[in-house]
Amino acid sequence: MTSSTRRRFMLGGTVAASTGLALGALPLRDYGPATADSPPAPPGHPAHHPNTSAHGGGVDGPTFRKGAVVDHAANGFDPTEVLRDFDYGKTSTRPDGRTVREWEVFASDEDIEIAPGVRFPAWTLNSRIPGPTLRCREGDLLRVHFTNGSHHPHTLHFHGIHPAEMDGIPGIGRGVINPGESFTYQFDATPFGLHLFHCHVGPLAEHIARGMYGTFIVDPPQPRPQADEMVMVMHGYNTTFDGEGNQLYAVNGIPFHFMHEPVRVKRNELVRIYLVNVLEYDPVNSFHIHGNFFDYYPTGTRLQPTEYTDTIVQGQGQRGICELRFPHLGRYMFHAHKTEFAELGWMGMFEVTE
Ligand SMILES: [Cu+2]
Repeated sequence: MTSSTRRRFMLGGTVAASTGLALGALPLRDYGPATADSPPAPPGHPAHHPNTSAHGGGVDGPTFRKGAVVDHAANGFDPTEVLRDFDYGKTSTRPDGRTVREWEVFASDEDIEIAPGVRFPAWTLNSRIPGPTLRCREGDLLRVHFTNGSHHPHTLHFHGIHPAEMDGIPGIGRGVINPGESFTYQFDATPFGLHLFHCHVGPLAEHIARGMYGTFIVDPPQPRPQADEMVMVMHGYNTTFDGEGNQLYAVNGIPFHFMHEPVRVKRNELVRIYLVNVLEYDPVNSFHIHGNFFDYYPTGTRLQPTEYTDTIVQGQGQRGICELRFPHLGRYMFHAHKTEFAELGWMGMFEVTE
């Protein structure tokens, strides 16, 4: 199936049968006004009339028409809350003064509404996509108590420096954690920077694409300057389960969420974005911001930025810290500068206020 062909299918398998919706990838300028009675585009036969809404994605496309949004309460998580939800764990201090941080992370199978009326059988960590943002300081002793409540075998694999037996892959150390089992991953927090963790059981792409990932922040010994901090995890949904590309793209779980609920920031305040790319099936992703530039710290492992730019590109597993201030009031778009991804959900807004 070619790239252009697969993009015509919003949904596949049982999901398609239950909704009948289709979402293509036509340019934004082709989107006509959406109406509630627009028929779905027949698969493989997208219409090309500029003023019909039966085809095409976008925040005004048929799936998201009239500002329709998902039920965050039913999902159990809200991307706006995920944005600034840093989990520092349960802390204690050893006699030698060292900080110990402990977290409970559990895997479960969850049916999530990823677009209005569209459900996705996800495999999640702590019942959300993305999983939790675990945060610590370099040198802390970390204990992550992992419980597999899913019907599938999983692991937690952390990026960072640690012994082989704590690497969370099949066949090494504790290896695969089967349904109903638990294991505690224990390692030192190093190096400082912006990392991630994810399941490492095969088929790996599917385990990740189903939602099994989270952000792992190791703060430097001397904290970074005070800022309005937020996490943005870039990912996609392969709703056809064919392992070929994605039909929806999102930041923090829900496509187009930050178009409906802009990220609110204060004028001239330092904003620090922890940006993580865990997109499966597409080789690269990108981040672009309108009306501004940012300092970029790749992987966050150095305290000096390497770039001052308005667009960065990340391969899968890459991440970096973006720092910026908004000098002007108003709404500013951010999106993948792969415009196809943007039109299938990977776009949002900052709203700058006094
Ligand atoms: Cu898994």
